[in-house]
Amino acid sequence: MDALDRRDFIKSVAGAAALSAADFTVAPAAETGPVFLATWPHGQPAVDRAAGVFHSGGSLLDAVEKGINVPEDDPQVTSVGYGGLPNEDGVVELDAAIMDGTRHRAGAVCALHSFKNPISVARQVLEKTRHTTMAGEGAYQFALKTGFKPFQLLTPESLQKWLDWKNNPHHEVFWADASNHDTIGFIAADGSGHVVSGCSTSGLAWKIHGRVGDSPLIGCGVYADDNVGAASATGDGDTMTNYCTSVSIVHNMARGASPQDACADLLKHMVKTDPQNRSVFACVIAINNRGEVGAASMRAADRFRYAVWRNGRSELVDAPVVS
Ligand code: SD4
Repeated sequence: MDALDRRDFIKSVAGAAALSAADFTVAPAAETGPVFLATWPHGQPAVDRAAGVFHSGGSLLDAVEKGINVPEDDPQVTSVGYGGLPNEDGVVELDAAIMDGTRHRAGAVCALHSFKNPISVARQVLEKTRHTTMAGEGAYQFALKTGFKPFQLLTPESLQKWLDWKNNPHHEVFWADASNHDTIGFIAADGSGHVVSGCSTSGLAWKIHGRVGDSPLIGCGVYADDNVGAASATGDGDTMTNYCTSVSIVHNMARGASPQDACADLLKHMVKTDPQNRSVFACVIAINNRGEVGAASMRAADRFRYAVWRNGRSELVDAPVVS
């Protein structure tokens, strides 16, 4: 750590220590109307569905869950739910989490096979249990018990892609093609100070059986606190997990950063701790409890775009690149 870095670090630790519970808030503004944000172009139909659910009287949690169901149900989206690319054994293993900023409670499932809507199973973990995270066979049994119907998640196309990978003697292991990995991260504010964060993914294609990424980990793929705001992440979960991206962004906003600065600062911090992270696939989105939003991407090549719904319409926005 050089002198400047050490000074910055001491300053930020001192700043964090000086935060009292009363400081740990972003004062909500007067009613601003709901705002929905989701990663990647497939986030646009998701935010549109979420807005419809919310305006028909659904809760913010309902809106986020039903919004995320859209890419989960779409076999053309090969990184989420049905049609998601499988692990190295040819099994689709899904990760998802949802967090309620009011109760500060979350539900998550990891490495869940045979169900196409892991975000809905995660919601049941949140609503029906005192647990937060269910994994593997336990998550499978839980989904059965709570009424979900098993489903063949491989499509003819995803099976063929797996066979092509498997039969290629020089196939890459654990990471095939970054363009295949477009998790849906979803954050929402209701315009009255309530926020929710959700995330759903099939994770890295050809991953080792049992591998869990950042998406279902509370504080990594999702974080929501009505006192401040919410965040979500998409990218190389094996690296991003080590930075607890979503909670770091929310805590940065609690210290006064705008959602945009909080996102950029997190990615800059990743590079500061390890310059090799400059080439990591890492993209983040954030919203505060006033409905102000931010997003950032580490690499220009990823062309990270996110969908925003506000004031009755959605649009796709290019996120700034930080490195
Ligand atoms: C993972 N973070 O499993 C996920 C993948 C992802 O856009 O977000 N891709 O590592």
